Amino acid sequence: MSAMPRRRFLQSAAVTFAGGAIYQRAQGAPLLPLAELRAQGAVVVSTWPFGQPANEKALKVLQAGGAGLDAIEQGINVTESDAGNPSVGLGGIPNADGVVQLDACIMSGPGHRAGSVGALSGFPHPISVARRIMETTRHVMLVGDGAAKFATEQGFARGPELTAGQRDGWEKWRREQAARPAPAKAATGGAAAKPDNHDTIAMVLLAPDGHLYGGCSTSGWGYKLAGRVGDSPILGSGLYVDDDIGAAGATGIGENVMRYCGSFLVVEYMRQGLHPQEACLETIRRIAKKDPKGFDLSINFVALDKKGRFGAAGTGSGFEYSVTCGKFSRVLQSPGLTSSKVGPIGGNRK
Ligand code: SD4
Repeated sequence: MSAMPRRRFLQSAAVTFAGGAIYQRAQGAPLLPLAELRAQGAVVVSTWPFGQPANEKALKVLQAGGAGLDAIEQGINVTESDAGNPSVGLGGIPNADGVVQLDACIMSGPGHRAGSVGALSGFPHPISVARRIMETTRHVMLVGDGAAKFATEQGFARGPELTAGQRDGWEKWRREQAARPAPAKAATGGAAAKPDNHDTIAMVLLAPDGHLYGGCSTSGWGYKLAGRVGDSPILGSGLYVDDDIGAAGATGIGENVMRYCGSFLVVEYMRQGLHPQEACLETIRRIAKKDPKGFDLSINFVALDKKGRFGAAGTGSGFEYSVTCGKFSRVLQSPGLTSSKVGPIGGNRK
């Protein structure tokens, strides 16, 4: 804890408590109890600090009478439009061929509807394309050229080409690849897993209508192989919403989430009675128990249940996530799990 700023520590300590208590303890100041927060109408939870402005936009949309799906779409559009974000939208790190390929999905609790798009190039708002797939086709997922054709036919505007900065970064990466010894040159794809080359916005929300909604959008793993699709557009992996129970989303190395249907698992643990935070922790424990890499996975989850309780957890030192509800809009630190900090298997069922 020595290097951890006091503010961060308070937030980190606070999130080890159950949902309602989080509000009371975060920042060390009394905040609103859960019932009052819910009375304010909506709870929005998303991954990373860049989720905060997206949450705030989502809340505004709801406060103006917008639907849950409008809030998800327009909230995530904020992150997708941020040209300085290297991991969401067309400002993202390109793939190994120098092309930015985007993944996204959206899910509606009511009707259990979903839309998804994988490896989409040229369009700035994959979450909007995913929603259009959900609302206007009989399919759930479109990928690659077919997805781009659909977006064109639907009148979505194309986005900007690669910037000089993106191209320079890609060319530098290519030079580094070329300089690597022969065995390392196999077509593995992807830069080394660093925290700055793969982030996603996964957003889940409980709307004033009492229903749950979610969305997820990313440019994926920087310098991934062309055509690689990660967990983010895969329902049950990067995102899952069950309107009876709760919603969950993921960020991190998609390959380590999608082999376990991570978000589905979080929701299933909530169904068994775990608090959302405990459900995230338990999902990571379960994955790490089976995976040859143990806890060395770079995976993180956010979760929200039907009562408006929320939580998050990640491997390693955890990650920062954003929570917005009424006047409360904060970035919180999730707990993290390592092989020496596993915690109880089985969780505390209520
Ligand atoms: C992916 N899960 O494409 C995404 C990237 C991410 O934090 O979330 N990184 O694997």
